[in-house]
Amino acid sequence: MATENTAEIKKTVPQAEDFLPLLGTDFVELYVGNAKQAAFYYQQAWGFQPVAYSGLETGNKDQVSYVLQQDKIRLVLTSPIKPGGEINEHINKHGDGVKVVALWVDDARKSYEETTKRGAKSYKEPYELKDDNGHVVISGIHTYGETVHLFVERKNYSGPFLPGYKPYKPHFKADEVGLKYIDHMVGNVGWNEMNKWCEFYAKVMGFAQLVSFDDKDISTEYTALMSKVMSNGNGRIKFPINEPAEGKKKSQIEEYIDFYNGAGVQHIAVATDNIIETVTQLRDRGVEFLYVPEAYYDDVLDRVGEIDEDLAPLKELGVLIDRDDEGYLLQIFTKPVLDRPTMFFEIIQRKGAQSFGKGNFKALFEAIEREQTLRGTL
Ligand code: TYF
Ligand code: FE
Repeated sequence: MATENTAEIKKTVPQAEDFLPLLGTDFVELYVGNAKQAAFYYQQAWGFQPVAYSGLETGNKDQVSYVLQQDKIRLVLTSPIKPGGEINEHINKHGDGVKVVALWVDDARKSYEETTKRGAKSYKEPYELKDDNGHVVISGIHTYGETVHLFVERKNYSGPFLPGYKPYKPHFKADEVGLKYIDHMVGNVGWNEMNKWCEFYAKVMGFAQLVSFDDKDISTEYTALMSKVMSNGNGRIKFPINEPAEGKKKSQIEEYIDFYNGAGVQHIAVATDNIIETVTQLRDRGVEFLYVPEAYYDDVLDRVGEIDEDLAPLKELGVLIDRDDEGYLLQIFTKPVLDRPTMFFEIIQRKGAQSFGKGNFKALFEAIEREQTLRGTL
């Protein structure tokens, strides 16, 4: 997985103390109103490939799940097919959104033990699932809002996803768009809760705050939010945490919390090694991105210096550029992908830089504010 990101972490995290070794993100599960149509969207627009299915045909009478994959990114889309129950309540309260951020581990029992003994609230005690392809062990803990982390141990399993699923083989397959792995996943939490949740990741999961050159208070006159980045020991998992701050205008984080009815996953940043290709494909298939004024490009190269790419296609697509002491990065943000102004995606291409685009915050947050104005929520 994102091994290119390990250099930065080694400077800040003592390697010996990793009581929760994480191999990567195993999957991200969204609870949605109509998994069949959500699966169609992520295949057709985002180029995810069909992997596995669970539902009536596999003996699952309560819910349906579609599993999709693009390189190392695995998405699970789940809907209830009966009234009542936890999934319906989740959708009723939050709309569609991320329920599970599953982490790939070598030992799900130990992961559960180490985290719960440090204060994690249990979501699922370790349990085993078996079929002809072997067995998996899964356990889980709660994090911010109603979001949970599952620990997935699959070293003794060779099936397409998990026991209980069958291969999903629709008659079409859309081409991939070059998405490679999850670079980071951002959580929005309530007023003054950022430090509490950063401490949770530090104490309960052994993460450390990622200190990069731009890592200072970003609550300026334009941001109306505070953010810290937490990372696990090997740098494969990075979770920035945002909290709303008072600003001249309503914080975008507060807008999220209002519509999501609490804390939750705000954006999933997915990596590509050719952002121009990837974003061109996504746009051609209907994915909507935030608009960046052309003026951004007038002096951007003065700020970031020389880059390998031509500026024209980046400007055409609205790709943002930033540099830190290790290199530069290219990034772009979609509009919210759900009915409520809650979750969105970031497409990111790192060319050395291990930071998060602080130099773009002003342009980005002004773009988000334009959307908030259109929604009448500012
Ligand atoms: O993950 C990050 O930190 C960047 C920038 O509400 C960012 O993608 C930060 C806060 C936010 C949107 C983007
Ligand atoms: Fe981001």
